[in-house]
Amino acid sequence: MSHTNSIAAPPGLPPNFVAFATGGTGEWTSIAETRQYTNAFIIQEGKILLGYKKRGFGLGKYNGFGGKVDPGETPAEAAVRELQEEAGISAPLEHTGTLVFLLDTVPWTFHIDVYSAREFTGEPIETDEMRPEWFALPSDIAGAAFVSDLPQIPYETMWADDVYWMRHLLQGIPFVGRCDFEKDGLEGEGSKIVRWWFGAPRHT
Ligand code: 8OG
Repeated sequence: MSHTNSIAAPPGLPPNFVAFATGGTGEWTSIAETRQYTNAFIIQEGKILLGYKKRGFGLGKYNGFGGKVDPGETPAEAAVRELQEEAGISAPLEHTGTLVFLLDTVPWTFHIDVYSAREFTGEPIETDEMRPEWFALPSDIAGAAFVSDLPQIPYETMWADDVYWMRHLLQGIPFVGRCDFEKDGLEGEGSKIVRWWFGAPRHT
């Protein structure tokens, strides 16, 4: 039995990480079938590229570019393909994080490999799925590279957990995390985060 307030990582995550943000109540939902997804972010001097999701799952939210890993594909290959398909660019993506999500409305567990790159080739273009937009990194992370004429990262229109791990991603610090979501109200499309655990590698 593992509880959200415990120091140990919840089921579905590797053990050698130390919590930096945990909360919520209740027991971790048990993991049945797991499906693999990717999520890729371009982070440059002072700015991050996000996409506004125009259709499907996560509609109306800003996120990195990604989707399902196809049969026969590695997550790294899927991440490169999805970035090309959704934003029209190529990048030397590096693995930066691992996220596990459970939604009470979806019977499988989402396992998301998060990638990032500092460079890319091509021009970000709007596709049927995503509209790419640049946002400013927070001034304390950007330092002298702070871009004052770009909007701030729009956490209010992103998945509710992103605020916990985004600063790790922006600084290139590896992270893992898990969140259990529950449907928010009877009619709404939304879901709320009911328990969460995020960790960074243990310093040796
Ligand atoms: O192919 P599709 O767009 O449905 O893939 C879902 C994408 O959404 C995939 O990139 C993984 C991502 N995703 C979730 N949950 C969360 C979340 O809580 N935060 C973020 N940033 N991305 C998420 O499925």
